[in-house]
Amino acid sequence: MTSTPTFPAGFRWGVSTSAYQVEGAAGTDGRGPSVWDTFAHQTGRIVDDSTGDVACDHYHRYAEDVALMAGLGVSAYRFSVAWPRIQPPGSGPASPRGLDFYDRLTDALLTRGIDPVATLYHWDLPQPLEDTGGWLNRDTAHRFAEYADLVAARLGDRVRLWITLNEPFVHMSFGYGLGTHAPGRQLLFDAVPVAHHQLLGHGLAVAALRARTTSPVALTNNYSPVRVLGDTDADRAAGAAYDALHNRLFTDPVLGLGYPPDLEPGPEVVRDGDLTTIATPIDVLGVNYYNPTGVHAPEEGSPLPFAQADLDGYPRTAFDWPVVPDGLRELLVGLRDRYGDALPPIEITESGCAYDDEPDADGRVHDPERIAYLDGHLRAVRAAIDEGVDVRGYFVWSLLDNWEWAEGFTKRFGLVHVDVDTQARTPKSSYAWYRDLIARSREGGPRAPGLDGGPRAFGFGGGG
Ligand code: IFM
Repeated sequence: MTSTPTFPAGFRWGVSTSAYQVEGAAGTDGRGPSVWDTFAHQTGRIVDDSTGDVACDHYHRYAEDVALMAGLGVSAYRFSVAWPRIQPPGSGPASPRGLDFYDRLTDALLTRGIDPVATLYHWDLPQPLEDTGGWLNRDTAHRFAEYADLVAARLGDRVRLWITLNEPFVHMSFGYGLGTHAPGRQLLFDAVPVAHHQLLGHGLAVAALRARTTSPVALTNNYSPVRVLGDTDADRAAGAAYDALHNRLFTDPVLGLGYPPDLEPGPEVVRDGDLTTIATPIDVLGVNYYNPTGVHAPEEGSPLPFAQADLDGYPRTAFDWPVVPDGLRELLVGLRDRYGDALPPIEITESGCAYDDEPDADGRVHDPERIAYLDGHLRAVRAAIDEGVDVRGYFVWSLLDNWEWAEGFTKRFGLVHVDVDTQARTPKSSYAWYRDLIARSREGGPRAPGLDGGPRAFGFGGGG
């Protein structure tokens, strides 16, 4: 492997986590239940019957985890705020004890020169809001904006980048469409109002944040380039349908283009002015990428306008996802080509892989596959930058081996191994690799012509 290419001065190196996946402390300091607490405690929902009750105990061990980040030399930490800590009933005044945790975390990060990057919603809806319809209920969008205001009132002076929602497509499709994630509904395309209400909540939250902070505001989407398998018109139509659902539904309206054809939720859901609210300008687009999707025409009688199929010929992660680094370059260039000047600067807010990493006899954890994965994906980012895409940073998913939703503790995504029983943290060899990469980047070295510096549209501390 030759050395990973260098990146523009100021390129942001980070790591990501989310609240329910790492915090634990499920009943501590007044936190209420979220849809994920309810779902994980139902028999048969999670492959190893685990829950996020304790997860990585980040709530109590955040100082140790921030020290691990400082050891890496990252310039930013993307965490999420647990709505049920801030408003256990889903509405009303903020719980000071809930806010205090994020206050402590934020200050610990800033003390170490690490920019706090806060996601407001990473799927942990307060259960009382689900009981009144969850994201099928328009009111949830307004509750979300109130919650955003409460968090920004406390942290608006210190969070350096705000992200409203994480992967609303995944939340809608797995949580409300297929039922494999919380809240476990199986509505298929009847889940589309969930898209509109999340987007409306996003737009209202952007406005709420702007009133409290001058820090940049983003939305994070999961994207998956579509590989059409087959060469019939029906295969191509299926590819376009999947692309619209996965890649465009949560981006076109935000960037002012309205809904993709066939996915407009309908006048009983979309009210006058909603599209304007949804298109409230953002400063950054957060991009999460894991793999492309193979698509072909569905069988006759299928309830879906597409069928998915494995992409053969690639190495696979422990999740059985194909490893296709160039898909990230393709995605970034494709976003630029699709949206042109409407596309804000991009941060890669998640990129990573699960492997079955366990300590060897000496207690060390070697994960060469993860190093190869990250190296390949960073090369893809560099190639996209070389093709003129404005990418400002890269966050590895994840800092820790966290609780992976329906997969429980069976999928390890961390740069740091976590022993579920003892909570011992052991940096893997990928941790040392990422640390050295960041250090080399900080030292300088050859830069690509034309990519050095230049004023940023927004100000972050730290930087590479
Ligand atoms: O763990 C998840 C994360 O919560 C959202 N993006 C994908 C990751 C890996 O599945």
